[in-house]
Amino acid sequence: MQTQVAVIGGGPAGLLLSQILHLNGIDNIVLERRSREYVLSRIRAGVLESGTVSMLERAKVADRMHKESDTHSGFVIAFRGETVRIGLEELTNGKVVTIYGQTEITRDLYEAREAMGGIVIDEADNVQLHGLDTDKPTVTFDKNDESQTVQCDFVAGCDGFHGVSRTMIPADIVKTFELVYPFGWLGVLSKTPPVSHEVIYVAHERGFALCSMRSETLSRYYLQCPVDDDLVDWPDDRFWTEFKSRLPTDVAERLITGPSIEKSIAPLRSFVCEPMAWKRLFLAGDAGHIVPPTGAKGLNLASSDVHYLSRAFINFYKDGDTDGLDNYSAIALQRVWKAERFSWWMTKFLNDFPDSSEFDNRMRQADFDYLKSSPVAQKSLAENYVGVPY
Ligand code: RFL
Ligand code: PHB
Repeated sequence: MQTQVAVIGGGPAGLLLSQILHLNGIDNIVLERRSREYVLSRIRAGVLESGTVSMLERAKVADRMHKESDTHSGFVIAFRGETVRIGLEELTNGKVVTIYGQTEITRDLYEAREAMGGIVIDEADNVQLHGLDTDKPTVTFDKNDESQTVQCDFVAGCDGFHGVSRTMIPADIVKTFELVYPFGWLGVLSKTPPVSHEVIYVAHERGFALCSMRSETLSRYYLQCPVDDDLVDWPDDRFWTEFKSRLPTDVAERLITGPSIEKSIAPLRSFVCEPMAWKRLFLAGDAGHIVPPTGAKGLNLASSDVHYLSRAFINFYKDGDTDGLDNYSAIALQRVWKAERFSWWMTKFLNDFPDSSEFDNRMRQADFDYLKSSPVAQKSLAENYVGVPY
């Protein structure tokens, strides 16, 4: 097989890049290790910045999102019994966030790729990259026990945190930055009406909790928990009891519980790989960086990476202009580090760290007191939450 860009990974970053390249006349093939059913059953992000919405519009996959999503003009922080609402719309000159599940985005992208005759090969096993330091790299993989080869001009590594692409950057060139948090988030999806119209981040003595949603009939709730907890020790009853105990009383009284339809524990990590490109390889999305979910930034960063990378490929194939490709890593990383800072700060502010000191506790309280009393602090939080422009 021959193509211009081989895209490794059929998550949101890979599919979005593939779709935008195709719309701009750039030939590409997506190689995804998992089955389509597996990819579409992963429950992850739900809060989209306006930049991500614009990217989905550019990719011509926004129709269903516009029909079925909801927009939120603010969110609430409940901190040790007090609350503050961050009015995103008034604090950011009219910007809002959109509630639409990553699962739905992935489904829309798969359908669009299929309708346009895009090539997405799933269950591509043992993907390996070769000749990245030549102008004709190849990608080999196994499908149905047969080995296949794709010849290409460039490889886009969109294969997530555990992918193979990042490992191809030589050790003497790559530098990684990592912080692993000493807890996880237990997430539950349930077919119940959300307890609040707006997202509520809760910092409680028993630990963090988050009330989110996917629609008027589908709730997404999270609890901070030990990262090595076993899911069997979290039957629904225990989840709801613990969750309720962390919510402000009036919210807890309104909570409607029901059977969970998905339950998982996610570890929390901050991670950045520098550079995000080497020779003919370009990383985008979780392949290049991870943020803890507290700021809802992961999927949105994948979208800004794809913005910069697709523009670079388009300029290269249109005019032979290599500036965008040469500068991709530096430009993408500027925005990545801003989102890393914000997610790290939100995580430290709202989650309970098992080894925290009295001083740390006072700092978190002071963060909240400042936020509650200062329109400037609220504006800064809002500016980051809706996403810095790109
Ligand atoms: P993905 O989604 O991990 O997709 C990578 C794809 O690559 C495939 N792959 C391979 N394919 C071929 N060969 C290999 N060797 C391969 N290795 C891996 C994988 O099977 C997969 O299909 O990365 P991508 O596309 O960069 O997208 C990133 C987002 O998925 C991620 O950042 C977000 O889900 C993070 N995130 C959130 N982001 C937000 O913007 N807002 C949120 O509200 C939000 N909530 C969350 C989140 C992530 C969470 N978890 C579970 C980590 C909530 C949670 C709980
Ligand atoms: C979610 O709805 O899954 C969600 C919302 C906000 C976050 C993280 C996850 O900060």
